[in-house]
Amino acid sequence: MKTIITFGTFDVFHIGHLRILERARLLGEQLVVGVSSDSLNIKKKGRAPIYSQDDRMGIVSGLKCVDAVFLEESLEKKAQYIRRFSADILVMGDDWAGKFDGFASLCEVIYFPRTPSISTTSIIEVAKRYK
Ligand code: C2G
Repeated sequence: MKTIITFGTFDVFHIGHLRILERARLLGEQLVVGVSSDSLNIKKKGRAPIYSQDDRMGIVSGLKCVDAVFLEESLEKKAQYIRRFSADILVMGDDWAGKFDGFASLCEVIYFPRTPSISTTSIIEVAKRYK
């Protein structure tokens, strides 16, 4: 049985998020998703996500293609998470291409092309125009 692991914020959940999770799940039998915590986002992006970590985890865990979710509390703990879930494959979008190659000794590392023309940032920008 192959276990796939992936990580993300999944804020203002959109079709690009769904596509990468569905594609990741097709690589094996179990998909485990690390949802980054609110405090990790504040550290990483200088702002809290629009949706809380509980809501983001709730949305991701409700998907048909997702078997388990956990809170990603630190970017530096990836190796620990890969080992904890005995993941065979790490999947990320290609905005992260090359960044996780260091984990190739623990599991296979695959980057999928991002879904074009959609992002949380662009949705927020469009929403700002509706007053
Ligand atoms: N994604 C995608 N297509 C888009 C937007 C996002 O395929 N149009 C993918 C990203 O490449 C990523 C996943 O969806 O693999 C989650 O994206 P984000 O929520 O933006 O994740 P990020 O903030 O990059 O967090 O430890 C890594 C981080 O937690 C990743």
